[in-house]
Formats: sequence, C-alpha cells, structure tokens
Amino acid sequence: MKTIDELYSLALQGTLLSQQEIKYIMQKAIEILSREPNVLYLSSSITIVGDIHGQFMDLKELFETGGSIPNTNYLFLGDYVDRGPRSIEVMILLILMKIKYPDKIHLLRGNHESKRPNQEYGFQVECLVKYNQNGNNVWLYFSEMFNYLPIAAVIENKLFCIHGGLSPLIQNIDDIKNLDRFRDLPNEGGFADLLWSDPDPSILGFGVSVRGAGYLFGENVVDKFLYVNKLETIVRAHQVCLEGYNILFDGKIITVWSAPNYCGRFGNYASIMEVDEMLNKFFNIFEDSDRLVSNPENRKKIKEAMNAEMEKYFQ
Ligand SMILES: [Mn+2]
Repeated sequence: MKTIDELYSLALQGTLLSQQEIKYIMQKAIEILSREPNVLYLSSSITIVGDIHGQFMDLKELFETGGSIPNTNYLFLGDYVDRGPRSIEVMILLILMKIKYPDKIHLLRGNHESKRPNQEYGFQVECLVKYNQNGNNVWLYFSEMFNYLPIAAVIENKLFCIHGGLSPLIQNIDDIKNLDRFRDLPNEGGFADLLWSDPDPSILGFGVSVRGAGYLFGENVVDKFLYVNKLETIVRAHQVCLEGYNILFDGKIITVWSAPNYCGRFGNYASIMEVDEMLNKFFNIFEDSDRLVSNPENRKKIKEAMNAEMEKYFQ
C-alpha cells in the first residue's frame, strides 16, 4: 500500500487511485470527519469556495489563484461532484488534503453529496465508467464518506456559511447542532432545506422552489436569522453566478461560485472569497483552465447557449 504522501502526489496530478486505495482514504477521512461537529467554528483569515462539480483542472486553477494548502486556510461549501467529468479526481484530491491537513481545509456538505443526485447527474455513472465492475463499490465508498461531512460553519461569530440557505424549520444555530447528519441527505426537512434553498429578492417569507427541494426565502427571513443568531452575513454557494459571485440584501447574503464555465457552456467566471483577519472580503476571480471564458467570441456564443439552457442547469 502506498503512503498518504504518495497518494497525495498522485492525486495532485489527477491520477485515479485503485479501488482499495479509495476505500482506504475514505475510511481515513471518515475517522477525521466523524469527530467534527455539525457546525464548525472557524477563525479568519480564511478563503471560502463555492461549487466545484467535477471540474478538476479548474480546481487546480483555483489553488493557483488562492494559494496552496497548507499556506492558505480553506472552507469549501460543498457540491464537489456531479455535472463535470472528473468528480472522482476532485473528491480524491480534496479528501487527501483533508487527511494531510485536517485543520487547514474544511469541507461542508452540498446537496450533491447525496445518492439521489449522484444517480441522476453523473457521479455514479463516472464511477461505473472508470472502475467497470468495481464502479458501484467505489461510488458507495464516496457515498458513505458524504454522510460524515459537516453541515455549516461560523467564522469569527459573524459569517454563517452553508451550501444552500435557510429553512422554516431552523430558527437558530442550535437547531443545526441537533440534526442527525450521519445519514444520506433526506428529501425534505431542515437538513435538506439548508443544502437546497435559495434566496429570492422578490418574495417575503418562504416560497416554493422550482428545484423540488428546499425553499425560496426573502430578506425578512435573512434579517430574522441574522438577528436571532447575532450574525452579520450568510455566505452560501449553490447558484451559478456570471461574475463568480453575487451580493444580495445589502451584503447580508453572498453567493460564491467556483466552477468557471460551468458544465463547459455557461461562460461564467468563478471566484473564491478571501476573508482577512478584519473580516474584509475580497473576491478573487478566475476563469476556466482552457481560457475560454475571457475570449470574447466564445463568451458571446456561450452566453446565447446559456440563456436557452439556464433552467435546465439551474441546480
Ligand atoms: Mn448545490
């Protein structure tokens, strides 16, 4: 068996590991993740990362942009897999970083770290294609690890970080601490809502989401949550942003999106949000590793295609 350091240098190059190696590192990761609480309390400075969705070369670009681990502290907001072509390589690299530097990288759970989306949006198929008859077992090793990822993080008692948004069933942070997270993501309930919901400036209270899970929520919901929990800002991911990030409700909600040219067709920039010791926020923008996004011809074409397909690729 190779050492963790050997596996890590292979993972950095995007080399696939064997079925047994994946089983081994997922067990190691579960040991570490099972000791983490549902809600992480983290210090700044820290760099916050949104959706990745299997875009391995763009994840490498992200570390070029934001600095390597362990020199930079990272908080990832989930959605590592599905949609893109190299979810396995993305997840292997992030998990080996977690095993090597557990205090330097924190990985929250996204709505795609769950069996049902993986069966629909590509991760399970990727495992079957790349590992043949062992593919389903490989997928199940990842699936088991997903059940241990923490749900949320609070930075310096000011920034609340979550993949999706808020829930009518979650009034305060203690409600999140009381959730049983060591399970596949349910279809409904507070746990699901936190990972599926989206803010909506056009409504008050909670509304129905076209995603079929979670809710839409308005500014008054955000105000109440921030007030009750003595927080300043909600930082979340989950929705593609053309410029890589989006600021709503006078900065009370920030969306960070880290998959450039999402699905190879959105033409969007990506960003990571760098938070310094004083909680100043800086959006470090980057594009896809193929440099398609900044090419004006491509950008025009991609944007046209995107408008047509926005609904389809909403999640
Ligand atoms: Mn998502």
